[in-house]
Amino acid sequence: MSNTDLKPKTKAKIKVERPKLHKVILVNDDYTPREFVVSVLKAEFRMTEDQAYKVMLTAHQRGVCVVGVFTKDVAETKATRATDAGRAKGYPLLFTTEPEE
Ligand code: TYC
Repeated sequence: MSNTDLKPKTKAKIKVERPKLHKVILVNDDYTPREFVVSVLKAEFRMTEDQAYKVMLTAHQRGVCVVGVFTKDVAETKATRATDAGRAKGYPLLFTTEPEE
């Protein structure tokens, strides 16, 4: 019997890395009004009043709060738009991003 039809000893392994998600983080400051922070969270992150209020309060009390987790592009766009919304009103409101571990 011919022995030319052996199965390959190695199998091509396709490695698909899941794109890393990035957190959007709300940073507290002493000047931006609470209601304005809540309105930005609702508009830019599609949160309900309750969700937005809780996130705002956590940042206010602890210094920072994770707003959500997105692909890198979406996280950066949302953080920039939300920060710009504050800047347009003269507030130092800041949203940053960081990759998830
Ligand atoms: N600390 C602000 C105030 O007392 C409210 C505030 C909360 C601002 C969260 C920013 O990320 C923030 N008016």
